[in-house]
Amino acid sequence: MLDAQSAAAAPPVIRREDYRKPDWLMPDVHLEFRLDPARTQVAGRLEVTRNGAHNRPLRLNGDGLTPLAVLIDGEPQADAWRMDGPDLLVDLPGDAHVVETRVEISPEANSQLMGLYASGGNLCTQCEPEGFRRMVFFIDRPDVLSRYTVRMEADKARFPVLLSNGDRTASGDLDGGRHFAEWTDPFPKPSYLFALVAADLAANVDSFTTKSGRPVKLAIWVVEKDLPKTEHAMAALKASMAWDEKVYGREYDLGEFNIVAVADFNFGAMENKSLNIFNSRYILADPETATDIDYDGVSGVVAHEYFHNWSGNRVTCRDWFQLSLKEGFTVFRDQSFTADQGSAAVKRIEDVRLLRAAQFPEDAGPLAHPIRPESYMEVSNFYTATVYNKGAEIIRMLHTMLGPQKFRAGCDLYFARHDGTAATCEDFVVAMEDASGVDLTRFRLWYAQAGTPRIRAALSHEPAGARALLTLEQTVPPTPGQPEKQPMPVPLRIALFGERSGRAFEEERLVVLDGERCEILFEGIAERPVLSINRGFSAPVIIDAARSAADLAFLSAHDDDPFARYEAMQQLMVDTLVGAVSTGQADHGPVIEAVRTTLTDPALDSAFIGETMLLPSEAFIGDQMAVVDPVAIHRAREALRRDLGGQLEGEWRDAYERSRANRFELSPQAKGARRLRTIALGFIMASGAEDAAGIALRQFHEADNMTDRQGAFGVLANSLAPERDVAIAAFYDRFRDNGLVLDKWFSTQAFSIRPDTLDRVEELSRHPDFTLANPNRLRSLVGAMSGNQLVFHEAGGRGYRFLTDMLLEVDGLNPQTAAKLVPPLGRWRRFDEGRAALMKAELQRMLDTPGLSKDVFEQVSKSLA
Ligand code: 0A1
Ligand code: ZN
Repeated sequence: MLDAQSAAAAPPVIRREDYRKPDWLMPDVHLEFRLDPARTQVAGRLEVTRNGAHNRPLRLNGDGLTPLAVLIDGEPQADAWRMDGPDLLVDLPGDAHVVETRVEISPEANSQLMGLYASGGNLCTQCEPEGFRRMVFFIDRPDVLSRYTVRMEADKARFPVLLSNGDRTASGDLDGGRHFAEWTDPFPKPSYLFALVAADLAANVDSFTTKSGRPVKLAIWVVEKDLPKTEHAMAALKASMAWDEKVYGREYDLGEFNIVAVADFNFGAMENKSLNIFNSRYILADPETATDIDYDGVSGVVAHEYFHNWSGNRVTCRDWFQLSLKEGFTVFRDQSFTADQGSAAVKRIEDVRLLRAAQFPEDAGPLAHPIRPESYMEVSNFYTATVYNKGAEIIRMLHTMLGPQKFRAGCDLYFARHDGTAATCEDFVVAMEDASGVDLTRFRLWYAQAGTPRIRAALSHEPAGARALLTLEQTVPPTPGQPEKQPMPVPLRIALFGERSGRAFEEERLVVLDGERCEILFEGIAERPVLSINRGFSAPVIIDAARSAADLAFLSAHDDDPFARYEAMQQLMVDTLVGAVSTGQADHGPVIEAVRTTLTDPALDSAFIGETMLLPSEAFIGDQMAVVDPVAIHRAREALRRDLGGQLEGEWRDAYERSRANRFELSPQAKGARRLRTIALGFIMASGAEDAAGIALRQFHEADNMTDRQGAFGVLANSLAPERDVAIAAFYDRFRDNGLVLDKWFSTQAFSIRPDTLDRVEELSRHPDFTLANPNRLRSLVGAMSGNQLVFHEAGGRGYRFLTDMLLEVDGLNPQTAAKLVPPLGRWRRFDEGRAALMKAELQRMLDTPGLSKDVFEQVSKSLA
């Protein structure tokens, strides 16, 4: 319950059903920036036209702006405008006017990293979702599209590079060591896609010729010393451009494409039209400083932002409730791209692991929302795993149900119909229906209902009639505001395998469970069948198929769908661990034998073996239990690790040796080998072998790449051996000047399962290299600690207090980033009474803090409700 005081402070709720088309349009805008880190003057010249018959004033959104001048049709005005809270209201007599405003802002004082801010001495912008209004009074909503011309002026020595969207149309020198540039973007766009950069950076320049023969100049801008680290990003950009032409028929539409990397950024990257701005961790990569996971992060995010040029920019969103229209679709597109570039099976396993780690808990907790939410207080809180990753799963289900050709026809129709406009999720579904002829009426429930559906699957076999009957039952759990749910269409790829023959009985079937229950008959099933279901993770659901350990071990060795093979092993491990936690008894035998089989199967590649050997995370095990017991889960999991390590020590040592390379390479084989090598090292360590810490330290010192070094560092960070301190000191000394690598130094220690981890985390929060101002650094320590189930939930609540102290401090600087730290505490209902009370007390402490941002208020009040 909210007390009276906090209820009074509650920010207004914005509802999807209240959408109204804009009162005014703004076809052309001209912006002028006189740039200076301390005091930047901004002038906005907006050509506005009345939209429909009404006499409402023009509302220009502002956030912390004071108008220094307001002009209408060139005339300064004293009375024709007034402030309404942060917004500027202008009374306009006619239907078309030119409205000009002037303000002054301070980029270097902008710690929110929204609007115009300074990072590493350079100036850049972040406008999505509502940052534009922190620079210029504007109609700051995504369904108002304008053509922009932008003039920037700045000190030439300090800011030699001036960039904005579109093409540079003028530039030159000015008095007093200043210079200017003017940029024009011919494509109408909403304000959230605007960007500007004034910087001292160097570019890696390249080119791409589109399929219709148009040359595009590509440039990736970074601090000069980082230029050698931009090759991977550039290759990914070119590959993305070619892929979107080939797979979606989408061509790039401007003469240049710029990417700028900055160190201080709230999210991963931003798709501003032709001027993407990136968190530098998703651009910079070289073998010495980036792990294979980092390399994959770079190519995935470069592709994601590039693909937005069509799914997001050419067709944008009508309002922020439609966010998944661009994000779910674009994540699906970047996932497909990555799958096509390397191992599709490994990519699918990774994506599902992420969905289960980030989205399933969200969908099962107090912050659950449909991929198209119904309401929000602060839209920044809705850049969630649900909107992004579950959104992508929903597009993937359309792809699965319609098949690739009809899906592509639906996309073509969607782009053709809505190019240059702001669309809705409904528009996307209608395009899919119109192009495919498939009725998606019930499928729309996936956009409207939150919660992860649960499917019970029971298979019975009748040997006499050689028949098998599969019964499927669906329930969708209640979520906040949605007590009753309807069953949704769930596409399930299904196969049956003969227990003795090890072979599939027939071609895989695609079954769409489109109600609460259905039965599927299989004929010609002479021997006992084993069920393989939700192959490839064809639907984002939880399957409850109650298969025996023997059946799961069988599938992990015989299924012909690699994802299903992985899944069977995971299920076997989860069942074993959940059993161990709840009964205190564990039979590790079946897991050990299944792992042995996979680990020694010569037909499997190392990357796949590595994925399959990873034990389910402590958090995921907790998600399966009524009440999470972090200590018991940790003990059970470590016991299994120890047994696997000890009983298969020879196999792990073989795998470790087999995976050794002489020299770094970025091929899928080499990446797989590195992955398996460090996993094997972890198990050798877990076995308790005396030489293990020495092997790890050798790997740490001898590594010619960050994957091996960081892998060894991670293993050592968990250990009590003296080698751990050697590694911590050596890692720091080697990388103290590299911010992105120092983030790893912090996070690796915060993820440690050592009993003194919280002491160490508190100590690190006082380290000179720790700062709350940089979101990457904050996440590397505080975010990592709160993702460490054992440590965060230490009895007594020290982890909760630490998180809350940090969060409250960050809220004063950067509310968006602070709000992202709330969800771990919002999971209090899943824990025992003692922990739950401590977690709630911290949430209440936040709520009782005067001046709390609306970002944090929304997350905290919903978490307590
Ligand atoms: N549209 C971006 C995500 C993004 C959202 C908000 C931001 O503001 C701080 C930044 C980026 C994407 O999907 O990549
Ligand atoms: Zn995106």
